Amino acid sequence: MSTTNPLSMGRSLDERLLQALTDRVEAAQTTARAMPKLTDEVPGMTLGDGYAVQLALRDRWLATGRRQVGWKAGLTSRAKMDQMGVRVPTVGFLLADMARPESSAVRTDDLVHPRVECEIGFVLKAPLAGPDVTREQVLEATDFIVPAIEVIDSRYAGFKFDLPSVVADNSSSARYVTGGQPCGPHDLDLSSLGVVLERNGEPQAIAATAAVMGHPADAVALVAQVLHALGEALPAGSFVMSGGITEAFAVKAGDFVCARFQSLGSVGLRFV
Ligand code: OOG
Ligand code: MG
Repeated sequence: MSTTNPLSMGRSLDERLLQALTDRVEAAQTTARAMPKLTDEVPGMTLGDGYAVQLALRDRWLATGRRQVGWKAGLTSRAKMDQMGVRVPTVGFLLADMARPESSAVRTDDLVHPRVECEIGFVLKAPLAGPDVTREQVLEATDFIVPAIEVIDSRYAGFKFDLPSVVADNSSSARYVTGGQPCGPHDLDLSSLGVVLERNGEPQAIAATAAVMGHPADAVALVAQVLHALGEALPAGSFVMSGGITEAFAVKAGDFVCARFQSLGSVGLRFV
């Protein structure tokens, strides 16, 4: 088990290599072509280097007019960590154009090898910033929570990566959809909501929200802490996803995916 601290941001890349690696991730995301892990070429890459590439990529997209709506946590459940073999939670940015309407059709031809996950999304009414944000502060700052499906798509061949590489690839972010019944953060016990993730009407995984760090708000607190270490913060209005509750499942054109949440309703997507 890795002992890497998710807040350790030591960096080793010079500016030229940072831009070259960012070029590579940008091209793989834009063309939906799988690439080798960045650490195959730069074995000494650190977690901080991965975040430097991720933020350079984010800044490039923003410069083209794309809009950031929030952040996500990744690898926050045992199921996800075991599936991917990476035992350190990560953060990724969410852009407005990654969102898809509920029940809409998601194209697969502009993705490499998409997978789906069910998550709890948080919408903030107050900012969250600082090195020691707590679960209670997250709940106080939350306007409402909403069920979500994230479509992840690693740009690495075989969906295989290590920690610095996946962070550089924006933690595999690709698409997301929210739906169901938004709910106040104090209206239910967020740690014990059951969820069933179905593909084509068949349950693929059954779990409860405690799978995410004991309580999904703890994953949002972790996002705030990682962002603090990066010199960033969560402004009011941010949308934050707390991480896959179960392992992720591969999808292909023709599939329909639905996540049914206790007390929060369901959210679905089709793939074409
Ligand atoms: C990394 C992204 C993980 C989650 O919710 O755990 C993630 C991956 O598994 O490709 O979004
Ligand atoms: Mg996710």
